[in-house]
Amino acid sequence: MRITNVRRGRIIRISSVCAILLLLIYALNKWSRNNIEAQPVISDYKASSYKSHPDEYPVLKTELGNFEPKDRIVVKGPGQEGKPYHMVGRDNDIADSESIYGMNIAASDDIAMNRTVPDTRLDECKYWHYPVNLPSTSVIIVFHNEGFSVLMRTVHTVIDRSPPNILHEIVLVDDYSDKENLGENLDKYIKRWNGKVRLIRNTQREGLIRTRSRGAQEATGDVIVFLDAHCEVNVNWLPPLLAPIYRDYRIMTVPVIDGIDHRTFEYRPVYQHGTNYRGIFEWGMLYKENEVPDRESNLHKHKSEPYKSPTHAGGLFAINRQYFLEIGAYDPGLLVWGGENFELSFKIWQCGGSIEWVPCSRVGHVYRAFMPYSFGNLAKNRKGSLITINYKRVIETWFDEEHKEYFYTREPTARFLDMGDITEQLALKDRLKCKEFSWFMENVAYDVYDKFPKLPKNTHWGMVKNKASGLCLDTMGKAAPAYIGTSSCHGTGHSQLFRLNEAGQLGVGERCVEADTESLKQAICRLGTVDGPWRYEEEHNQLIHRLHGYCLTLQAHARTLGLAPCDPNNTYQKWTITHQKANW
Ligand SMILES: *[C@@H]1O[C@H](CO)[C@@H](O)[C@H](O)[C@H]1NC(C)=O
Ligand SMILES: *[C@@H]1O[C@H](CO)[C@@H](O)[C@H](O)[C@H]1NC(C)=O
Ligand SMILES: [Mn+2]
Repeated sequence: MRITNVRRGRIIRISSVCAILLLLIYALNKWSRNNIEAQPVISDYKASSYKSHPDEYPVLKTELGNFEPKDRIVVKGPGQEGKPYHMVGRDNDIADSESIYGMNIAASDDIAMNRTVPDTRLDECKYWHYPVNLPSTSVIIVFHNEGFSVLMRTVHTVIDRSPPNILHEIVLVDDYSDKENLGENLDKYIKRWNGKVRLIRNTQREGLIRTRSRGAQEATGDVIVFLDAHCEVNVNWLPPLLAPIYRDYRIMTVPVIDGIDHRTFEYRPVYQHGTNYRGIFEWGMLYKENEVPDRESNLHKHKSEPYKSPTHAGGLFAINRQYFLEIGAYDPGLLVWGGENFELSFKIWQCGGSIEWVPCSRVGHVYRAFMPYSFGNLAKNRKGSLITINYKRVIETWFDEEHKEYFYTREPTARFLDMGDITEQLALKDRLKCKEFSWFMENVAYDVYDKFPKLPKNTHWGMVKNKASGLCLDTMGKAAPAYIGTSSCHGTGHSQLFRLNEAGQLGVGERCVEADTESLKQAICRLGTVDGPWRYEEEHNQLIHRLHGYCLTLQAHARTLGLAPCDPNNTYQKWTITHQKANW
């Protein structure tokens, strides 16, 4: 089994964040205005305007599925069939586009809005027959200064590839864009859809979570589907996503994501054909994916069937709208972005719902080169990493004492961060009679332990400072695997934050420190292991590599790091590991 370290996670987290804040605030407001009684609890759902249809499963037949398109048009042109579009002699256009949008909008502008993409599904997917009365659906697309053609291609593909009677509307929510072509131009463009595509605009920058929440609030379909503003949905993507929700309104569904290249707009699968992955996490709350374990896949006869997943990357999913609101949407205390995918996942699982990934629903997503805009004032007045603060809120609400410790072992600075007030979240957990985190780990996320075992305690953590030079070990901001360097000690951020645990592992972030006589390296820790070769010798302040019996040494002149025979008199071998609480 493999794990992929998915960049998509970050992107999607960003995109999914903003929706929910607003939604909750809005929803709470509305409740308090319209409903004098307490907020509805989960057991009230059955009395609501929607219900489950527990016997209505999709059926696999030999004839083509009831929602499959009958024939495919072949068209020639740039990017058709999802082929890469190479712009020749237009390097300046490409560079301009990428610096403004994080993707090659000049290429997108040349590609048809309704271009064809390769059908990346398993062949079997074409033969599933879905219930005909699937719930009406609002697709919510939040954007801020998105490239016009990329945004509109998202809309075109949803319109073209969704059953018109099921697609109730597309709600575009503009988070205060200031690009000219997203103004009147956009209002005019969407008129062609005669009101099926609605545009609502924030009057100030709200951030992604709140903006999405506003979209959910304004939507009028039974099910809401969140999409990023730079997607292309694939053939017959919607019915497979809705069928599980139709069967049980407490199931949240997640499409399988394909990649769209940010430079050439080539459309290609991310996963190897026929392999199913699901979302998990490590103890620092980095999003990970893991091949579906046998315990889950053995429950399914077909690889094309939806399967259960502990969590999801965050940006693309479908959920019953009322259910989403009634479980409190996202925690409104989460800041800007990050961790909201976990918050929603833990809440759904622990409070009686479930998450399914749907292999027959495929959605292409442009992975940007970088995030082309800042969060502006959205994140001011909060010290420390925003994401770590969010993670702390989430784990303090949903984890038990044992698992909280693994998080604090992996992110020791989090103990000192101000996460705000979580009283409301704990009250919600109580009101919904949610299960313990240990239940979730044993019954849903059991494969996490295989890859990320329970963590031994840290014996030391903080900056690793050399006595002779006064310099500190530093990851130098490099992607692993890479050499570790030294720089002046600053103790801010994560680049100098090392941890030595009881089992001898010297870690920095999700990386482990490895050494030989010539170098000191950082590499992703071997999956399933939490031990290592290091020992701290308190008397002489040495970091000893037990296998070699050598000490970590800063070569005085070259300023390189490596192992050398231990010499208690050599101050280039003396290290202190300390945290400075005030700085983190
Ligand atoms: C896209 O739209 C154009 C113009 O409306 C049409 O001629 C073409 O057939 C469409 N392509 C596909 C793949 O539907
Ligand atoms: C360390 O220095 C002390 C005092 O200068 C000396 O006696 C001792 O032999 C030295 N030890 C080593 C291992 O060089
Ligand atoms: Mn995105």
